Amino acid sequence: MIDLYYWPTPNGHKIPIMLEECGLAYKSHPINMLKGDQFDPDYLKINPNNKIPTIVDQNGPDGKPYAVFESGAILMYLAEKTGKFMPRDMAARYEVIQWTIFQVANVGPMFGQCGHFLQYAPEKIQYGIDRYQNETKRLYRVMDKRLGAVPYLAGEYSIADMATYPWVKINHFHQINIGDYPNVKRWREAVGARPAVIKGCALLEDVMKLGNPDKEAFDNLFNKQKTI
Ligand SMILES: N[C@@H](CCC(=O)N[C@@H](CS)C(=O)NCC(=O)O)C(=O)O
Repeated sequence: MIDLYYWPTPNGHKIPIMLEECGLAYKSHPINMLKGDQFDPDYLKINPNNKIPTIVDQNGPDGKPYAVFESGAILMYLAEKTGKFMPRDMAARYEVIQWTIFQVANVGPMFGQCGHFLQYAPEKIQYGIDRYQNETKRLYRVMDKRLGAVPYLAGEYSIADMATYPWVKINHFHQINIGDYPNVKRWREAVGARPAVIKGCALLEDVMKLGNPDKEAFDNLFNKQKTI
């Protein structure tokens, strides 16, 4: 059994997608980041970075419970545990690792800041909007070129696609016209049609609407850096 500590955001969706793809049994525990659950001292024991997602594998290495944080590490852990969606062949495996790290090191942070400056920043700061939206568009171009050459980011469908899809699914939030990136559009339709992806993205979907957080949620999301 895997315990999944989760809130339905793009970084959150990645893990239920993988759990569904692998057919692993899991129990989800909502971490309501709008209410500040990510700062709970018990949660910080399994995620010292006060973010979702986190898993605890009750049957981890040596049969003992094992906690994993950072979505890319969780995806790799589950891929290694199940032998699925990350090939054992070294060259093919490193294709998957490169495109997974491309997501966690580039797509997540840049799209995240783009959404922040476009949708959440209390003042409109044009420099920030341009800086992060230009980076977002550049990353769409990198993906579009890649997906013009191969069906999925690492060649075969893999954890790299599961990591990236939830961020591309919300293209409107970053004011990206998906039609400008036809290969990404084709890929997004193929990934988005998979039953495990539909099911993974639906977990707790109703509780998190992208839009204006109220003051308490805004403070919990963006103003608590100094508390840990
Ligand atoms: N690099 C981390 C990023 C996780 C992340 O940014 N999670 C956000 C939600 S999408 C979060 O938990 N935010 C709450 C906070 O920062 O307090 C990962 O990939 O797991």
